[in-house]
Amino acid sequence: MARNDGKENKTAKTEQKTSKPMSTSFNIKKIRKDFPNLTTTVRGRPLVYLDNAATTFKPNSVIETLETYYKNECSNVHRGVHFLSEQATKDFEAARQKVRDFINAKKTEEIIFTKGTTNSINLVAQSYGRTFLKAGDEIIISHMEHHSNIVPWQMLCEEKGCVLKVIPINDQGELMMPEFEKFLNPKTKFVALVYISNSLGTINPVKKMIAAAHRLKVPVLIDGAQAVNHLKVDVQELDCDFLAFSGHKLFGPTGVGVLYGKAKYLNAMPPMEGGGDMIASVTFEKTTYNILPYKFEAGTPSIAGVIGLGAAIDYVQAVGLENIFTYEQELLAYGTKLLSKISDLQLIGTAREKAAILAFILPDIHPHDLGTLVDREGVAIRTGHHCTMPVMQRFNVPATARASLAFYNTKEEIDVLAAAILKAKDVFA
Ligand code: 7TS
Repeated sequence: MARNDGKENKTAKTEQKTSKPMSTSFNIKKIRKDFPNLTTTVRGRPLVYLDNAATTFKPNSVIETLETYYKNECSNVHRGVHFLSEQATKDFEAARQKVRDFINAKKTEEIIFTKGTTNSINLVAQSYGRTFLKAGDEIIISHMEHHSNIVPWQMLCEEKGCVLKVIPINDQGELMMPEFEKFLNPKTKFVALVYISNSLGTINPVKKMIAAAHRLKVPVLIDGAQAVNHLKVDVQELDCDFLAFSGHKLFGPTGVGVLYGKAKYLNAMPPMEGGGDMIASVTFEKTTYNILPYKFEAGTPSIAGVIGLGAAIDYVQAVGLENIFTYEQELLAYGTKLLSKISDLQLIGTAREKAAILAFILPDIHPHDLGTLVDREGVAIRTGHHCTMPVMQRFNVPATARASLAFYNTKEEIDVLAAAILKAKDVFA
């Protein structure tokens, strides 16, 4: 493994980088006031929340939307003629429209509400995979996938006899593109890739990879769990066939997520779950299924979650993803420089194209001890394998400490993190 001092990041350029000045709507002081959780104190100190890859805080507008639904509009959707049910259905479907606009899907019916990224990927592996893949077919994933984009494909391979091909990563934590090109062959029948790695921060060149897979008419699923909150994701521009993401990492509620799929695939796929809402008619002799998107939405959905996700998307759109990306790149450059100054600290994940995720190790302190010590200073980071055990194996480390930033974080908070790390080093010295 290459010792890397993060210098690459100082010159890192990304496709999204813009020289445009940040719009006046990006006012960090004002933004922070929108997130009540940011004023929390921990052990008598102001909380510094740097675990945004795990989940993000929610703005007041999302919290108030949830409260309004439960206080005044609580009702089921798609099945009542009474006023409240009609209102809830209208709000629920308006959220679907917001998601469509947010990712620029061609059709509203291409937006399926799920429980989250994991659920969305499992839906595709089970429904598409079981129907269209057979023994000997090859599925390409990468070495930096979250377990959610490994295990569902392994389960499918076990059941159907398909073969998993894993794109390797280099010492900086970038995908080795020539290896990917070599994997593509007539046996390749599916590609599933993470857009932004949750444990390395790498932004993968998914647009190019999708184009390469499409030359062989192979569909591509993008795990957008860490992407939709950091940069503009346009499914028509990427031309991905499926996109999965979670509401809770996008400043929205837990328990809700999205599966985008091109209508031509979703129409051909069988439903994964049977029950209410997903049927057209039921008799004991034969049941027929509902049209998209309802075919994949069996049972009462997370109604408040979906409406709350709509409010979260409104919020993010108002701040502007270009502004968010520009600001977070500044934070990343600042954090990289500051942490690189700490002696012996080794960054894990120094890709040229990176999102604001800083994972690192210190030779003499186990990441869990470090996490516990910085927590005493009010700093919340995550330590462990981050549900990417193969990444830990690749870098030959048991775990890393990870600070993952959001647009409401500040340089001052990164200073607090750096000071907390130095203090922890003193304890172990
Ligand atoms: N894919 C990626 C890239 C992720 O980062 C995560 C969650 C998932 C899928 C699964 O999302 P879920 O909402 O279905 O659970 N990542 C993390 C993390 O980095 N720390 O906690 C959860």
